[in-house]
Amino acid sequence: MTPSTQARVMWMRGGTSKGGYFLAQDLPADPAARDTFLLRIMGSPDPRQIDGMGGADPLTSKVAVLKKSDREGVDVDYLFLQVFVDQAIVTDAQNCGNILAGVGPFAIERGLIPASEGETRVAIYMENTGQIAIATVQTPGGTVRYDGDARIDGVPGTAAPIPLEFRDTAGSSCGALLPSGNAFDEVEGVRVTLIDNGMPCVVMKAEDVGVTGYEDRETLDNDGALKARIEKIRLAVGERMNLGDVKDKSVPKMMLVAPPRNGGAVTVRSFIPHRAHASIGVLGAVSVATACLIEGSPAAEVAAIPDGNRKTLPVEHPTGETTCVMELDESGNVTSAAMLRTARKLMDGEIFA
Ligand code: NQM
Repeated sequence: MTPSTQARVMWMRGGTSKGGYFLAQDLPADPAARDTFLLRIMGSPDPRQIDGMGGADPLTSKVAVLKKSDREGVDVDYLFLQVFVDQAIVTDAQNCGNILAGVGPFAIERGLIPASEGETRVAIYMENTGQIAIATVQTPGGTVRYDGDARIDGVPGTAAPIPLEFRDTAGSSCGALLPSGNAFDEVEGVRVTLIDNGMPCVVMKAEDVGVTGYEDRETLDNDGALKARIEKIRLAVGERMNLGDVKDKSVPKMMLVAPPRNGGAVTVRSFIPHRAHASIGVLGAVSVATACLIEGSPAAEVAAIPDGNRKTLPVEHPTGETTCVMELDESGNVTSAAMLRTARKLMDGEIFA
């Protein structure tokens, strides 16, 4: 077998995303050769990805690369790669909390870590941002269980719960929670919060860019004028967010917020960054929820926030809601965030480039 033309892979749904899960040892070690291989297996660049496994959507053109970790207290190292759909780009410049949901099950299935009886706690080092997440996987009888009663919006049916917990995600890619040091900045005439609590995001009120924030994905994706306007803002803030030139990057994500309509904390429509998200990213939701807690931010003006140092914040999105449970310290700073996800094994085999 030549690893550059064929590799062992498991295809999985992780949260509301889907992609290929590989052991690092099964992919070419050279990053350029690895990326060429991944573009080929996804069928990129091509808007339909007809010659590959990608689903013609950034949410289904994703890759997880795992290895056993040498770090103390950590079980596995997880590298996330976004394979662009219609450009020949593979980027490690962002994390992915949805694909993360499949990392624990995959690590157990491949024998990187032993399963415990009942449930297995997996400590995951997220290589993209150098931070740790804890996933709890159902393992009755020492094998991964995928079926169960947990339901997440954006995925039909139910599955076994996989709670994810994040600590110390502030400044994951931008070096600081608020890289500009401000609760808001004015960019291209719009008040925006530049924030990174696990995902670099630009958070603004939907009404400030001429929409309601309650549109569906298709309506937003067909709004060329809106997309051009927010892309102008995105390109203008890259340096200020310590991300450099973001033209060919999948960050920052653009988040349009509005008051909640279904009893949640806030409503969000996100662009990731050029297509509207069908729901919302995991760390994207954590970053927006954090923006809602920052006094003087545009998000705080529209959000409904409960009292207390442990806050349950349902973030409403086009296909339901994603609930973040945030722990705050005495000064009101977010110290951890937790979220429920599910995952499903779809196939296990060899993929050909
Ligand atoms: O924010 C999409 C997704 C994501 C990322 C994106 C994610 C996260 O829904 O942690 O999960 O923002 O590109 O998978």
